[in-house]
Amino acid sequence: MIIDAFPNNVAISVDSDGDDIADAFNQTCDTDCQTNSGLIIDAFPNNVAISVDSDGDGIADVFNQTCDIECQTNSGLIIDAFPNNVAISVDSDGDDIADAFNQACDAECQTSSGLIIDAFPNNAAASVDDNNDGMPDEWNENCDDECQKNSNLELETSGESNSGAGSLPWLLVTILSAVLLPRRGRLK
Ligand SMILES: [Ca+2]
Ligand SMILES: [Ca+2]
Ligand SMILES: [Ca+2]
Ligand SMILES: [Ca+2]
Repeated sequence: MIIDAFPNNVAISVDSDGDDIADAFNQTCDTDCQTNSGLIIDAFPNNVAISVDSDGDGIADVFNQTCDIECQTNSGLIIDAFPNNVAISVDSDGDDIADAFNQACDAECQTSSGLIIDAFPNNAAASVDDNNDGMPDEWNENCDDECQKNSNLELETSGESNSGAGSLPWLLVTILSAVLLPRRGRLK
């Protein structure tokens, strides 16, 4: 015999972790009953800290309201930075580009997601570095002048144009010397 955790609610009865979110609807509660109840079901029925996982990737949307800071810390859990995207969940620098794909997201899932992964997961100033040289290809859209200055990063394009401008005169000097020097020798 089980004890009804919700004795005044005909839709639900079992709450294994005691966070007031039920494990499941009662078998006698059909689709109409479920909809009319307005209740959610515990996506983590054995974890008192969390209950909701909208995208079903195993990372919770939020901590339960009953889970205070201490409970949150003790849980050792992270919260889904992308609660409606099954491919990604973590964004350490909060620039909306994920640190990595979820482990459960295979190559096909990664491709179909159409997402890029943050090349600078701990720097909100930039996210793209196609050739992995540590210099960002572009600034993040919301990174203004001050943000760029404080990033300690240098854009790849600015580096390239600098070295190009610097090397062009040297190239001309080299070519001119090669053409002119032998002639001068001949004239003597
Ligand atoms: Ca529960
Ligand atoms: Ca999730
Ligand atoms: Ca997610
Ligand atoms: Ca990021």
